[in-house]
Amino acid sequence: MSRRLSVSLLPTLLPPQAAGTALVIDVLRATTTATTFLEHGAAAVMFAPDIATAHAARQSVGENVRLAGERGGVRVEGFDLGNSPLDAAAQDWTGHTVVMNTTNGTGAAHLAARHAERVLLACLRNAPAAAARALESDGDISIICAGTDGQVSLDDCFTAGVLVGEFLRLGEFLPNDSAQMTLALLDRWPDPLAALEASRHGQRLLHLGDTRADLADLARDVAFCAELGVSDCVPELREQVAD
Ligand code: 3SL
Ligand code: MG
Repeated sequence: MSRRLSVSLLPTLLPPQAAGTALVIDVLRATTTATTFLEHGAAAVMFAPDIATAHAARQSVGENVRLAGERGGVRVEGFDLGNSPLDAAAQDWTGHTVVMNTTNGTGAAHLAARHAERVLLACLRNAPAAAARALESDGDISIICAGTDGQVSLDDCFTAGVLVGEFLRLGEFLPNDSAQMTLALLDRWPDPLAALEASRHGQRLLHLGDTRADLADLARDVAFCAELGVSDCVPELREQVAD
């Protein structure tokens, strides 16, 4: 019997049936950044539910903790890092735990954990690997787009379409209407970078810098997030920890 393949365009639009495996997407930039920290040696990435909990984790988790996250795309005051995947790629994090809290992505992962037995973090960089990993378990599959500030966002929906394409290529699934809609985005934007650049959040990031250097960094961040299938690292959420 075919398994259900559901896309939720927002975390508030989860299907009524619980899923075996959920894949959470915040391609710009939280799930890309978390994946990159782990790829560069981090022992674990904790998704704190809020900023205060992230600060508290610095004491409770112990040494070698780094806080990372943003509000409005800008590093949270008192955090060590913002939400840039290129900053995550800039050094080896072996021996470090990274505690993240972001505007949309970390909350979406917390909601997903109540909806599915297993939660994976997906982005364009790990999309084929994430689909293959999800297929290691039985049950229905739910793809959850974090969205941007409560709005459906093209960047996440495009990434969902890539995952839907992978699942339909690899197995027998009954896609819901949102899954079919996101698949159609791949025809409209054959180039992932063009899709991210066309999105409202992509545009916001591309214009967020105060200086020419900041703008160049943000453009590189968006380009990094658009690289498709370059990573085999698929973070799996265990309570608040992805590893
Ligand atoms: O949670 C989020 O949506 C963030 O990833 C937003 S930002 O790209 O850092 O602005
Ligand atoms: Mg986002």
